[in-house]
Order: sequence, then structure tokens, then C-alpha cells
Amino acid sequence: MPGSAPPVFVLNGPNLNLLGRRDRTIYGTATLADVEQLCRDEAARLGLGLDFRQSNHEGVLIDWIHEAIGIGAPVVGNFGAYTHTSIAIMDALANVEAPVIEVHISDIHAREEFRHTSYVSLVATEAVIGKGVEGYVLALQRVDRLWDQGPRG
Ligand code: CA2
Repeated sequence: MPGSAPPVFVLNGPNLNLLGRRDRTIYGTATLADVEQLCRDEAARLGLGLDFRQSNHEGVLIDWIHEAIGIGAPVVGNFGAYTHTSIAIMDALANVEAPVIEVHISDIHAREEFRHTSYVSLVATEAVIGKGVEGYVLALQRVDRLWDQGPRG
């Protein structure tokens, strides 16, 4: 008998807890709590479970990716600046069998050169970049389309 579907892990990396409080011209006015509510509403509409988390620590994010792997959960991830630096996060994500959707609020390719490299993009199923916080909603819709609880895509 098939078990119940695991929740979608929505993982947020460093500094995203500051959303809506600074740098509003780049990231907009929504707080991370607002983003979580947006995700909760969309997940409920799509009939998906949701596990929404944020950490400023690389190892914690990696532990959470391992947790997602352990239960076969898809990952929607905005890994913040670790996107541009972390081979360790990339290696962890490469082992996620369910869809992995990379999200960036800002258009990283239109910003400083050092933000143009994304290690996450090398292993993500898809990316939603530069759509503001609505990108999280679009990412959940992509998970819903891609995910038949089989291997990626
Ligand atoms: O555009 C995105 O979503 C980013 O992942 C956000 C990261 C940045 O390092 C990436 O290059 C692109 C930054 C997270 C938010 O940082 C804030 C800092 C101060 C105030 C508000 C947010």
C-alpha cells in the first residue's frame, strides 16, 4: 500500500530572514513570514504538504537536504549567497531524487558578476529566477507538475 506523499521542503538560506526589512529595492517589501504564507496558500490549493525553513548555516541546510532525501521529498530552494559558493550544497542536492526547483527573488544574472555562477543550477531540475517572491509560488506549481513521486522530472 503506497504511503502518504512527503511534504515539499522549501529551504531558505542565509540572510533571507532579513527580507522586507532591508534592501527593499532589490528584494521587495514582503517578509519571510509573508513568503511562508504565500507558500502555505499555494500548497493548500495544490494539495501539497509543506515544510518551510530558513537557516543561516550551510551545514544545517545540508542536513535538511539529507532529510528531504531520506523521505523522498521535493526541494524548493533559495540558498541565498551559498548558491554562488557551495559545492557541498550542490553535492547534497545531486542526491535528491524528487524535483529540485531553485528560486531567486532577484535576477542573479543581471546583478554583480559573482552572482552569475550558480552551483545549484548545475543540479536543479529547474530554476525560477527574478520573479520576486511570486517565484516561490511558481516553483511550487512546477513541483506539482513534475512530481509523480517517481524519480526527478
Ligand atoms: O535573489 C535571491 O533570492 C538571492 O538568492 C538572495 C540572496 C543573494 O545573496 C543571492 O545572490 C540572490 C540574499 C538573501 C537576502 O539578503 C538580504 C539581505 C539584506 C536584506 C534583505 C535580504
